[in-house]
Amino acid sequence: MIHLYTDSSPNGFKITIALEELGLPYTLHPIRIDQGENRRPAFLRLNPHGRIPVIQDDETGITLFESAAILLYLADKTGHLLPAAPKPRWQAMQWLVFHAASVGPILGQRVHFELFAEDRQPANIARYRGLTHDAFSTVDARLAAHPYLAGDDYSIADIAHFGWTHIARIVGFDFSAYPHLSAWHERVARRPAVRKGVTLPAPATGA
Ligand SMILES: N[C@@H](CCC(=O)N[C@@H](CS)C(=O)NCC(=O)O)C(=O)O
Repeated sequence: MIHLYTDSSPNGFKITIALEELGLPYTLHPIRIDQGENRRPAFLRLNPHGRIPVIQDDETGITLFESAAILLYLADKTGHLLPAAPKPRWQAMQWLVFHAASVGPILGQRVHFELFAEDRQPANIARYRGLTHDAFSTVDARLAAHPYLAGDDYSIADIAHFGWTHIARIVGFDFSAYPHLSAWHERVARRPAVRKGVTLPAPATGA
């Protein structure tokens, strides 16, 4: 059995989507970030960085944090969601790393500076809007030539990007300058596993 420690959030959705796509049985352990549960000693023993998502696999005894590492683990475990042929396989790896190193952190910082920072500094907002434009333009150009990031096949690279584009859409970031990214987003959003994955775990009600 796989145990997934997660919250209703972009990096967490990557793993609920992947597990739903793969049909792997898993136990969901909700971690309430707004309650500081990710900073408690029991959770820090799973991820010393205090961030979700984390998985524990009873079958292998492996515990992993960092969403890209978890996606690679699940693809490796099942032989799915990562093309076997070298060219698309390395394209998937490249776009997965591009997401983990660029797109995800840029969108995370943009959400912070644009929506949550106490002093909405125009210079910070402009910087992260510019970085988002560079990243989205790059992905848009790739998706102009291929239906999915790895090429013809949907892969963990798409799941990683979707976790964040889902939130970017919800908070109202404008995608209109990126028609291929928009079309890809709608295509991925229609997948049953994606529709279910973004509902898990149920968001806190605030009650
Ligand atoms: N690079 C990490 C980022 C993980 C991350 O920042 N997760 C957020 C939720 S989306 C979190 O746990 N935030 C809690 C905090 O910053 O205290 C990954 O891809 O897993």
